[in-house]
Amino acid sequence: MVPNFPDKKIEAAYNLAREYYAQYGIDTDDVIKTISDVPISLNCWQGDDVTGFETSSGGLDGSDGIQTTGNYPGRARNGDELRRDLKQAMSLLPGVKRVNLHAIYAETHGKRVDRDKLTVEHFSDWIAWAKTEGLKLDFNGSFFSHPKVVNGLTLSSPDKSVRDFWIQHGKVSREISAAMGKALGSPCVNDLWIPDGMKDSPADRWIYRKFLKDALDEILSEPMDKSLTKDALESKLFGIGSESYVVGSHEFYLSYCMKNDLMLCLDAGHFHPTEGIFDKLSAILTFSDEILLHVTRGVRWDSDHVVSFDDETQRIFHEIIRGSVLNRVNIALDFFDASINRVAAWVIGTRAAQKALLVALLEPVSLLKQFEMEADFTSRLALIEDLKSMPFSSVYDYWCLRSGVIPGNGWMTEIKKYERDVLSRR
Ligand code: RNT
Ligand code: ZN
Repeated sequence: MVPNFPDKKIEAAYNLAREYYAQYGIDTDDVIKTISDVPISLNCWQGDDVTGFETSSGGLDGSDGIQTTGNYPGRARNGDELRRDLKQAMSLLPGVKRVNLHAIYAETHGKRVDRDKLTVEHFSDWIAWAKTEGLKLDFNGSFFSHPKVVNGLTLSSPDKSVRDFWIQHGKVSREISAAMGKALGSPCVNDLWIPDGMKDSPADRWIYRKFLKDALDEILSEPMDKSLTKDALESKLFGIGSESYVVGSHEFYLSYCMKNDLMLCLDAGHFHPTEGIFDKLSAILTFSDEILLHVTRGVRWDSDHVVSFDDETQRIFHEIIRGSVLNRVNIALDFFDASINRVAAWVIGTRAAQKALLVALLEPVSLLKQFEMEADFTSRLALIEDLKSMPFSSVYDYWCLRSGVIPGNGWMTEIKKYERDVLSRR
């Protein structure tokens, strides 16, 4: 049984919460207006365990630095199922949603089209759907789960034919992304992540980075209209099978992005387990216009657990709001948990991110900064601690109510229904 609090009580709780926050000069109505316009890009790959629709490859085999675990029933097996699942998840979420696609979600209708030959035509069903649903799309080249990942390498392979294949894939991905941006009237973020690395210590750490630099130069040589697509490069510390060395490390891409005026992607799971990405925002955005975030939850390693409303996520959103950079941060989710209901995973992860954003928006930032300027660190800490238990959930619930989605945990009733009627029949 999931409790469903009556609407009237949610309104009453909100009115009280509004008064609490007003004490600190925070207008909760304004906050709801702000959060209602913040897009969050939902990762389509949570719906099918990063399998995609290619007939020849299909699925992670653990050799490409990422891995899904679990076999919960009901995985989406084609575009229609995945879109239906996404729509179900989004119906339980307030706010503006985008959908983040990967190249492996191309729909070639039985024809084998390799990744170097993909065009926007192969995403026409996605674009038509996005138009109908009023959604915007983001994109990613897929540099994994493919026979041309040779010895764990793609763009940094010593084999020129392997590099050339993936360079071509990188180029077509940019074109597809720009075409999506054009079709939907919103710049499509095109993220590039490659798994390239080594299980054991390389004798030559240099050569692969040189290959990668040259490959990126080629992929990015064509100037693109930034109102259609925005390139992002995603770094990583280590992965399965690349424990000792990752070619596209943080320092590598940070340097590359700064030199070439590109956007870096910070994935919360791609650093040392005790290293948070929150502290990097003020450093990077002092020099860069925009940043892409992969909001995720690493548990001991880059495990891509569903985002939780935890300290790490909260710190990220506090930094964004305290730094007034909400319009310079592209928020995307990146998790894939196959051990729980996949539709619920989207709802849980997105709601967790939204709650962290909401708490950050409800903070009297200028008061905290004033205490700090006065070197009154006691008042700063006292207020930070008090704010943690302020009634933000009453604001979140009210936002849900106003957006026509189920507040609290009541949405799980819909998930159970969908599981019974749709997922369990697959
Ligand atoms: C992998 C990266 C990458 C992927 C997705 C599927 O470690 O985080 O973003 O998770 O592109
Ligand atoms: Zn990522």
